[in-house]
Amino acid sequence: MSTVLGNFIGGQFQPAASGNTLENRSSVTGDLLCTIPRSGVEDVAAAVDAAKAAAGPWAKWSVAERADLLEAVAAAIEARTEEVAAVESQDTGKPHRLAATVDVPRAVANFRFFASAARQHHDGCHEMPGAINYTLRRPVGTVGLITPWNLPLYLLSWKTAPALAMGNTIVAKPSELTPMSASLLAEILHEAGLPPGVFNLVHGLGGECGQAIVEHPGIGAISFTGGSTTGAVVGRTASERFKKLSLELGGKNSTVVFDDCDLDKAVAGAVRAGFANQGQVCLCGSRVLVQRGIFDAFLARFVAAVSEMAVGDPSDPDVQMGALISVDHREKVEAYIALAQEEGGKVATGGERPRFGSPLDAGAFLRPTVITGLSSASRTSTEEIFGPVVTVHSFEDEAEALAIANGVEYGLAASVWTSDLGRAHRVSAALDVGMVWVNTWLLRDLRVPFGGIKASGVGREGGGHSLSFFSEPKNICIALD
Ligand code: NAD
Ligand code: 6OD
Repeated sequence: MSTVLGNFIGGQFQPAASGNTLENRSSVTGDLLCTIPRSGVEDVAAAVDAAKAAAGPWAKWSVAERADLLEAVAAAIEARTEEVAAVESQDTGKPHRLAATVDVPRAVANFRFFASAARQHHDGCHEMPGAINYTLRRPVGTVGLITPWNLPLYLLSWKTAPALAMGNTIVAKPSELTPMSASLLAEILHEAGLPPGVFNLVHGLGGECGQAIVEHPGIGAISFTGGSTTGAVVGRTASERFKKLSLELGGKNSTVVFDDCDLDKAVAGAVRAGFANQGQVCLCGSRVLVQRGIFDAFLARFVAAVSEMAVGDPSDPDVQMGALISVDHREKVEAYIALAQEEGGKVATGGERPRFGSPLDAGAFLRPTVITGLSSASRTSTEEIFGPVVTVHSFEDEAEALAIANGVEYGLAASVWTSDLGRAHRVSAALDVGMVWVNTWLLRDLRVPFGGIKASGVGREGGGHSLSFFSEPKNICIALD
């Protein structure tokens, strides 16, 4: 049964001012899941007005009171884990088990972490001859949070929690493809006692509702996660208006496997890095670089492991890969598989849609795909596909591995697999990325800087980086004489 979702403005769910709606369909069955408001400038303006009205009283809440509220939100999400995971799995096509063990616990952790980080946060005091400086932190004001479809609640909560912790009011826009958990979050925040107008949600299309958020003069900061092409538009629009800006964008990340690695761990790590969330994680290791001496052994084991991955009904606890976000997106991914073959690549496993002989055949499923034989400079090997497609390449030595890994326009993340400690340090330091994992992948400590360089973004999230982004430091210099 489908639902009608509303915008959440000033503590109330409501339709778009125009009355226009968009359909949100399941990528597993094609069924209508819900309709959402097709919001525009008028709805964003109403959300900003509500946020402005709530800003003064909200900024007066003490840090301890705000932190208590974030903890209550964490507990409420945790208590509703199964329900939230079901919504997230339905909306994205990802396995329910993944949503229940990764997406929802991470949303809980985001609220708990930033409650604690806000309590601990302090600023400096600088003495000088005849004067003393101290720094106050003030909220930016009303901030715009724009998020993608791959990790909807995980990423919205990653921005919402620090923005609230620092006393801001929010206008948020989730992806139009995955609106459902954002509406649940609005409900949970409200029930936990967040005053009306502090968190406002507007649903709609990026070019309409998202663009209106970035353009609105009442919004002082934009925190955006999404593709690099969209990020460039958002960046231009926001910087022309002198807004604070955080851009977390795309990636084409290398998994670099040296011949001294623990092969079992490297194969398992490369499979996880390549295909987690159907390969739809910005950090996915979509190009695997393997040192020549172990190339054949690695490839045989990697291809065998990938070809055994269970693809199917996201509600089945044994399924490792669900559906992609949409049939349109699957077509884009399939176009890259076709391109790979035109570029001289060979599909070592996958490349086709699974056949279930059931209504699931209407879903956006695709078998995990490994491609070999491509130049590391080919389009398939350098452009972000954002799906279950991994290319595998060989290299001779550290210098060649680095040249291939760094030879892309992106600079988000990499993983390095080696048992040589010196090599781990050397290679990590020389990779042109914001984050390196050694002998692991996507192991997260929420205090560390998260983000990329080059076309992967501007700025960092995480711990003090997020708290700084969502606040303005004000220095006060007092003459002592
Ligand atoms: P997208 O850029 O198409 O959309 C992201 C969000 O921006 C959506 O809410 C969309 O409606 C909105 N949007 C679109 N046009 C806009 C505009 N002109 N102004 C304001 N908002 C606009 O990205 P997507 O397809 O939803 O997500 C996939 C992409 O996100 C991939 O490239 C992936 O690598 C990237 N991503 C990056 C990170 C990271 O942390 N670096 C995390 C997740 C996803
Ligand atoms: O783990 C995180 O904090 C984070 N922002 C992950 C982003 C993943 C991209 O798809």
